[in-house]
Amino acid sequence: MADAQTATQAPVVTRREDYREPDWRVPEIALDFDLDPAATRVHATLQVERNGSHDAPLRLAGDGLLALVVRVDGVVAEDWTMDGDDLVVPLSGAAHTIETEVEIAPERNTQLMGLYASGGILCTQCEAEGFRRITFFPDRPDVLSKYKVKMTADKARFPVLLANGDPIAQGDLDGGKHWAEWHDPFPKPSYLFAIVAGDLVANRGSFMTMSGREVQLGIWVRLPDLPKTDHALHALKLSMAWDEKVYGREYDLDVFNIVAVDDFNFGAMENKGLNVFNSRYILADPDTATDYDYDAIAAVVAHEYFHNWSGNRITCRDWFQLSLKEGFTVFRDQSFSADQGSAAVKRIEDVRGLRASQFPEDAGPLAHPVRPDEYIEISNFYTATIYNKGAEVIRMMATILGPEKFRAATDLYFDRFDGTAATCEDFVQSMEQGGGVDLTQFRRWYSQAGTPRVSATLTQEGGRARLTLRQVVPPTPGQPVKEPMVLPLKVKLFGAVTGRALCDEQLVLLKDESHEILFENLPETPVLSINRGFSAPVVVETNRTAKDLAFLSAHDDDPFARYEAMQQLMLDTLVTSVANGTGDHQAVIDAVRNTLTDANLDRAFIAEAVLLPSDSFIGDQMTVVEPEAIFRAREALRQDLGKALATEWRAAYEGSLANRFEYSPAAKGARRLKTVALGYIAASGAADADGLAFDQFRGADNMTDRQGAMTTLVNGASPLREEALEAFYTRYQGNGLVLDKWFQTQALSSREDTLDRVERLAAHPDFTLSNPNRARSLIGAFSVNQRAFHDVSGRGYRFVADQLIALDKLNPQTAAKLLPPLGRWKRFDEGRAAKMRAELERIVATPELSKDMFEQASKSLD
Ligand code: 0A1
Ligand code: ZN
Repeated sequence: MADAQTATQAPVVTRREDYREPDWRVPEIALDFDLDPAATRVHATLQVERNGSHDAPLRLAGDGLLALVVRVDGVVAEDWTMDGDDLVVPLSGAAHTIETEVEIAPERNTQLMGLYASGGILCTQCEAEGFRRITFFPDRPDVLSKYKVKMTADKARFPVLLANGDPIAQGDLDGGKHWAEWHDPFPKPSYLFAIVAGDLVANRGSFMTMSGREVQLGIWVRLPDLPKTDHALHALKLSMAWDEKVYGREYDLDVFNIVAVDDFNFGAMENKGLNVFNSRYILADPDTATDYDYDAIAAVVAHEYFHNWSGNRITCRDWFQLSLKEGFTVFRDQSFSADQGSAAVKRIEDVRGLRASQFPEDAGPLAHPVRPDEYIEISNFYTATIYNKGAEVIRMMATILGPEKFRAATDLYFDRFDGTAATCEDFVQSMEQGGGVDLTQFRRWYSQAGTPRVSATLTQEGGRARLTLRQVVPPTPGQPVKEPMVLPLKVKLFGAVTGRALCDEQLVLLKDESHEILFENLPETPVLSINRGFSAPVVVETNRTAKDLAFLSAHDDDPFARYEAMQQLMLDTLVTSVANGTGDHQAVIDAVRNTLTDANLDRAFIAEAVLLPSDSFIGDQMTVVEPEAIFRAREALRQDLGKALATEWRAAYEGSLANRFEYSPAAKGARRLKTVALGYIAASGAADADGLAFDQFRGADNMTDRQGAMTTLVNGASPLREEALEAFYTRYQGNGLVLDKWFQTQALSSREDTLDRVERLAAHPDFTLSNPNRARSLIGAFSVNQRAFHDVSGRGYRFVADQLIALDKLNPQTAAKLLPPLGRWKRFDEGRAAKMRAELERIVATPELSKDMFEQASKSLD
C-alpha cells in the first residue's frame, strides 16, 4: 500500500511554517478518461509555467500511479524519474506542455479516494489528496487550473457522464460506447475536481439568480431512489436564495448537479458544479428518514452549496488553512438552518454537538488549534475543531462586529480574495478592515488549542453587585502555557423576586486573566445570566445555587440561557449523585415540571430542555470518569422524573399525538416531545409503557416515531423489543440507510448486554466494513456508548481495536476517524486506562499500518 507506515519508517511531518509557493503553476489541464471499472486509462495534458526564477524540475505528485508514457511538448521524454510516488520531470524553459498516461482500477479502490466504484456508479473523491490517485499533478490547493474533461464509456452501463462546469459536447461511438466533454471556466484546485459515470436519473429543477440567469439543477440518483430527492432539491433552492439575500452571493455556472452515492468517507463534497454526496444526506421520505435526517439533509445541501463561494471561489492556500473554508461554511450553514425554523433550538443542537465532539477533542491527546501547525496525514484534520470550533470563531467575530459590519467585512473578503487561495489571516484582516476593529489578541483563537474555562462570581452588597470573571486556557499537547483569549460574553441580570430584567444585555469582552464589572442601584437581589446564546465556546463555572438555576430555567428571556440553566442544574445534581451514590432530585423535578407545563414554550424547545445530559457529558465534568456510577445516577434521576411527573408526561405524550405526517417545525416539535415523554414514561416503570411504545412503533406513519419507539424498546426489558427489531429488519431489509439505523440503535442501547449483542452484530450477514456508513453505524455508535464501550472487562476496547485494524486495511481514513474514543484513557481509572493503552499499542504495532492510523494511535499514546 502506497501510504503504509511501518515501524521502521519515520513519519513525514508537514509543517505550516514550511509553506513555499509552488515552483510550477498549471493554468490549464485537459483530461481524457477511457472509463472502465477494471482498467481506466487517464490521459492528462498540463500547460505548466515556471513560477519565479529557479531551476527546480517539475514535480508531480502521484499515489500508487505508474507513468505509461510522459511527453514534453509533444515528444516522448526519457529523462523523467520517480522519487517515491512523485514523478519528476527536468524542464529547461519557462512554459511547457506535459502529457502523462496512467491506468487505474476504480473497482479495486477500497479507500474511496480518487476514482472509485460505488454500487455500479463510477465517482471521484479528491479532497484532500485524492487527485494524485487519478493522475500525476501538483496536488496542492494553491495550484489553480482551468479544466477540460472528456470521458468515454460503455453507454449501456454508464449512460450518464458528468463533470465540473458546463457540458460542451457529447456523441456516440462504435462498440456501444459514447463520450461527453465538460469545461469548467473557473480556475480551481485539484481537490475540487470530479467526474461521475453511471446509470442515473435526475430530479431536475431550475433557479433564477438575482441577476436573472437561469441555472439548471439536477439531483442524480439511481431510478428507485428518485422519489426520495424532493427534499434535497427544495433545500438546494432555499440555499441559493439565502446566500443571495444574506451574503449577496450568486451562483456562477449554468448547471449545478448533485450525485448521491452509497459509499462515501464523509458527508458530502463541494466539487465545483458537481457535488458528490453520501446518499444518507440526500435521500428522504417519511417512511425511511427521521426529522433529524431531514434537517441534516438540508444542512449538508446548504453547506456544500455555500462552499461555492467560501471554498471554491476563494479556496485555501494550504491545508493548514482548512478552517478558512470549513469554519466559515459551517457558520453559514448553521445560520441558514436557524433561519428555517427555531433559531433557539438550532443553537441548542449545535452547542450540544460541540460539547459532545469538540470539547472532548480539545481536552484530549488529539487537541489541535483551529489552524494547526503540523500534520502527518491531513485527512485526520477534518475534525470538530476545524469545523465546529472554527464556526464558533467566526460567530464570535460576527458578534463582536454586529450584523452590518460583519456583512461589510464578508463583502470585502469575497471581493478582495475572489479567485485566489487565501489564508485564515486574510479572513481576519478583512474582518478588521470591514468592521473597523482590532483583532490582534483575538487571533489566539486560531493558534491556541484547548477550551477556555471562565469562572464567574457575582457578589452583592446592598444595591451593588460585583461580577468577577477569570479565565484559564488549559495546557494541550505541545502548548503547555497559554495567553489569555478574547472572550465575548453576553451578560444580563434578573431580579430574583420579580423576575424582571435589571439591566440590558451587555457584551463583555473578557481579555485579561481577570476582570470586574460593577452593577449599581439594583432594586433587588440579582441572578446572573451569562454566556447567553453561547456567545463564546467556553466552559463557565459560576457560584449560582440550584435555586438560581431553577429560577433562570423558568424566567430568563434568552431561550438558550433557559436551556443552559436547566442543563447546569441537572449536571450539578448528577455529579453530586455520582459522588455520593444518591442525590436529591427535587429541584430538577420542579424545574422540569415548570418547563413541561409552560404554555408559552414550543414543544421542540421543551423536548430539548427536559432531556438529561448524556452519560459522556456527565463524565466530562469528572476528574475520573466512572461509567457505571454515572449510568446508575442518571437512571435514578430519569426514574424519579418519570414517576414524579407521570401525569405531565402522559399529557405531553397525548398532546403530541399528531394525525398525519407533516414536515413543519410544529409537527417536528410534537414528534420530538412525544418520544422524549415516552422515554420518561418507560423510565417510570409504568405497566403500560412497553405496550405504548409498541403501539407507537406499529402505528407510526413516519420513521421518527418508529425509530423513537424502537429505541425505547431496545433500551428496555420487554420481549416486544425483539419483536420490534425483527419487524424493523424485515421491513427494511433492502434499504441500506435504514439498516444502518437498525445497527446503530442496538449499538447505542443502554442495556447491560449491549456489548454481547454488538459482537454478534459484527458477524451479521448485513454487516460489512467496506461501507463506511455501516462501519460507523456499529463501531462508531458503540464507542460513544459510554456504559458498553467502557465495560470493565476491556472487551469493548478489544472489539473496537480488532475492527479498526481490519478496517484500516480497506479504508484507512474511515478507520482513523473512529479511533479517538480509544485515546481518552487518561480520563479513566488505572485498570481501564491500561487496557485502552494496550489496544492502542497493539494498533501501533500492526504491520503495514496506514499513516492515518499511525498518527491517531501514536499521538493518543503520549
Ligand atoms: N469538504 C467536505 C468534506 C470532505 C472532506 C474530505 C473528503 O474526503 C473523503 C470528503 C469530504 C465538506 O466540508 O463537506
Ligand atoms: Zn465543508
